[in-house]
Amino acid sequence: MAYKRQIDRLPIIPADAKESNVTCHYCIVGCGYKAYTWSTSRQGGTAPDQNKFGADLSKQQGAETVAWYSPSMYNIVRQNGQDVHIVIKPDKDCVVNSGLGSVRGARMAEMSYSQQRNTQLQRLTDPMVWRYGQMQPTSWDDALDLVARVTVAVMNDMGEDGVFVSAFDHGGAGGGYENTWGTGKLYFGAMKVKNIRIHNRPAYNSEVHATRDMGVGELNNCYEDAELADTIVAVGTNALETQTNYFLNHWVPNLRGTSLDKKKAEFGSEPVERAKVIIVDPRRTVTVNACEVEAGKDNVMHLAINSGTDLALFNAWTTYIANKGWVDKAFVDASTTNFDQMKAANKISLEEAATITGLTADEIRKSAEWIAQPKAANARRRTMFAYEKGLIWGNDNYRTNGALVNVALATGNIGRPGGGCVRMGGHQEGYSRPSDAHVGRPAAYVDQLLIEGKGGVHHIWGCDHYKTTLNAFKFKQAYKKRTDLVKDAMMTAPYGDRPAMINAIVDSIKKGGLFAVDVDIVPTKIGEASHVWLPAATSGEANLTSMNGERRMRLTEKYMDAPGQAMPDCLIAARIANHMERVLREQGKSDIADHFKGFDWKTEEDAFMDGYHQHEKGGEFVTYARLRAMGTNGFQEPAVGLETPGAVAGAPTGTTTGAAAGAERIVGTKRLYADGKFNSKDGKAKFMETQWRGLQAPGKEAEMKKFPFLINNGRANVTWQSSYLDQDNEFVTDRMPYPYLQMNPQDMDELRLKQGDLVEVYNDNGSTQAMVYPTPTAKPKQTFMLFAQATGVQGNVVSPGVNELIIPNYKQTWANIRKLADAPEGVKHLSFKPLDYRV
Ligand SMILES: Nc1nc2c(c(=O)[nH]1)N[C@H]1C(S)=C(S)[C@@H](COP(=O)(O)OP(=O)(O)OC[C@H]3O[C@@H](n4cnc5c(=O)[nH]c(N)nc54)[C@H](O)[C@@H]3O)O[C@H]1N2
Ligand SMILES: Nc1nc2c(c(=O)[nH]1)N[C@H]1C(S)=C(S)[C@@H](COP(=O)(O)OP(=O)(O)OC[C@H]3O[C@@H](n4cnc5c(=O)[nH]c(N)nc54)[C@H](O)[C@@H]3O)O[C@H]1N2
Ligand code: SF4
Ligand SMILES: [Mo]
Repeated sequence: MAYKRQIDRLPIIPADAKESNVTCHYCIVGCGYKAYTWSTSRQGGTAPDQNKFGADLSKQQGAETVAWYSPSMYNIVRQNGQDVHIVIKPDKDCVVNSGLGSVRGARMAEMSYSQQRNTQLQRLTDPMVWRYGQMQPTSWDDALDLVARVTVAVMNDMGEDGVFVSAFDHGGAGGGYENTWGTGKLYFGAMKVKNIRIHNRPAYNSEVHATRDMGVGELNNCYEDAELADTIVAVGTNALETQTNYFLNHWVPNLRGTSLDKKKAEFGSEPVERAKVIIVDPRRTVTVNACEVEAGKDNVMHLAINSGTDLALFNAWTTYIANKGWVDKAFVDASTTNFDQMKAANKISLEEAATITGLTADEIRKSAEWIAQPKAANARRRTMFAYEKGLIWGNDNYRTNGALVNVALATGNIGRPGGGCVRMGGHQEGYSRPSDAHVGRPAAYVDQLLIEGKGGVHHIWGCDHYKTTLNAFKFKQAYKKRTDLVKDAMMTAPYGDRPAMINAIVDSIKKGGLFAVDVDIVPTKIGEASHVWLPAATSGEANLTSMNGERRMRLTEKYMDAPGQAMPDCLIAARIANHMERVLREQGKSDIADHFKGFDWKTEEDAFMDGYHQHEKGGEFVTYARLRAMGTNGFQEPAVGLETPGAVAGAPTGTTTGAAAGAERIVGTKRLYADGKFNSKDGKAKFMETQWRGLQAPGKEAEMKKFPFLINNGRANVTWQSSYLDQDNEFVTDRMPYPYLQMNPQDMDELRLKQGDLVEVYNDNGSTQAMVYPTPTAKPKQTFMLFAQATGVQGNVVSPGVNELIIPNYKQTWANIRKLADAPEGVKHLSFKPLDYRV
């Protein structure tokens, strides 16, 4: 019997099982999967013609056989109202993952809603409203009428600036082109909402303004570049745990030296070698350890900088590389501006940078050599720069991002094979919205406005600020007070007396109350404060498009029914618009009501055709039918045309050779800026002046001086995000009943802590709790806490300090630690062995 899976054998997938394309809905990597579904009344057999793999399953299968799937990849779900078996397994033919799963993606099936097998029964099945002192189920029409009436009343009173919105902006679950367009058309088309924030940051802005302002879009290379690079520079990304199969399927071959043939084929006579890796991270992550195992210690440099000092390191690299004459002069002259000004402004010596970063001058020099010292025969090194949240949510986001792009541009590494300066990414991407120009720059700091009592209604789409925002402790205190005012008022009027109910709500909003509408797939923590919950269908329960970290766009086909009355987010947005139009007309405001026209979509495909197809670059080539035909490999955005299989190589796109109409394939773009032209008026990339200015966000420097422990924070392999599905999954809650706090054993001794003890983490921003995980590789006084858990919120101790463009600084947080209790019952079974990578 598989451990805690209540099953000891899996049904065989029959040869005629239905096959659907699936892109994993968790991380940016977007691994390709296939969902196989068939009626529960039958099973396949062991004979080759009786199973989907055409394999003789009566014989022992070899290691890594495609015919294998695990209990976590299996479930029973509903499809068109019927019970079906489902297997969701990695697709070997997908170039992203080549058949690899991960501890998250390989659980997609068991994380599906199943009444038959009791999985994810926490899912929302009906709209819920605050009635008689608790949340109660109701119909869509009833819930949406309430939402529309309150929202219109707030608009009448405060204008659109009283409507506050929190919204996803990405792809994968809780996102996708359909849904960003649906919400975007509502708030930026029908309305011009400016008090809006994105799910993971307290304003409506880019995580990476700097690279964009320099003319360099942040997803400019392809995953193959990690196989082709001479050196990979990884900044604040723990790729083994957070972009797992990108690391395993595209970095590891280069680390092992098994992509040398690929390099030779691509680069001809240029000398090639296995990759060197530079990892910039204050913490020794399992990614560092995995790189050492795969590439050998001599080929890996871990630069364990002082938290928040990346900028000084990057400026030192640029200075040293320029002084050595290793700049790609031809590229800089032809394709960039502002090099000399940048070089003068950012000048810093190895020694100065060593003092700031805590590295040695020698480490900085040697890493600069790995980045830019020419190879044999004076060939330029091919260096790929990759960064994620250690930089993005780190000190001085804008300048630090700019400083890294400076290094990549100076060494001519953008737009060429084996190069790139890219985000590693979080979720997949899937942004398609009308212009947000009216939001302005810097955008409104929405959390602060909410704390200050501003706004009357708050629409929340697929995010849970109670677990995931900064300054979360203060946010929750203010938010609870304001939403409680409305809840109490709602208890004074009978729910069925709509005018009295609206009056009660509006009166309480005038007294500082806030009406909250939470669109989600499960009950959330912020939902505990909300007055309406709207149940969303998620990936696999609706058709959904998105692109991954190399701009690879795919369609995940609907393979199962959504729970109960749940609807895709784009259709929820459309129905809100319909109800607002109706209420506005009823009130005689037909001019405003007219803004809410154009939401007559019946399906998510309607939203896709209205949004992406019409508005995105190359969108005219992209349809569901074509995406479906292109399977789990899709194409890389932007689309530039169509081709027909059999068309002559080199023929202009769109050329056909008489093959069947409808068999066209979308032609994409492998790398951006391959022609040396960037995203700016003059087509040139602009170097940025990025002087070091210490810990930049207000209050951070003082916090560092006042509190002894760095509370570095982020992710762990086994859990996904705020644990919204994991919290209802034994496999995960067994291993992570409380967020871990990785701590050096010496620090534990000083505080008399044992493994698994519960501790309080506290500072002037708030307090939270975690479970101590002894970590011998952790530096003294530098802890790492798992973020955003249902049983302990790291954001409670993160200060409100942001940069000049309202980008949060989650990573640089300092606090105190004290023991609360011995390891509780739910922790006693845990192993606290090192999480090291072994092969
Ligand atoms: N301290 C600290 N805080 C951080 C960070 C950090 O590193 N440290 N990182 C930040 C980052 S990068 C991120 S991405 C955020 C994450 O912050 P959030 O976006 O708030 O958290 P998630 O868990 O990704 O998802 C939020 C909600 O989306 C819901 N959801 C899932 N699928 C769907 C769907 O199809 N439709 C709808 N409507 N809802 C859906 C889930 O149930 C969940 O409640 O946290 C940020 N906060
Ligand atoms: N398993 C898993 N994978 C995920 C997610 C998940 O929840 N679980 N979430 C996804 C999402 S939305 C995102 S945004 C990504 C995030 O992906 P990552 O950015 O890789 O993840 P994090 O753990 O947030 O942070 C990465 C590293 O930043 C380091 N760091 C902290 N401070 C500094 C600093 O000052 N300088 C530098 N250079 N590094 C620093 C931390 O030690 C940490 O190892 O992961 C995605 N993938
Ligand atoms: S690496 Fe990311 S996309 Fe791939 S299976 Fe794992 S969670 Fe899904
Ligand atoms: Mo993220």
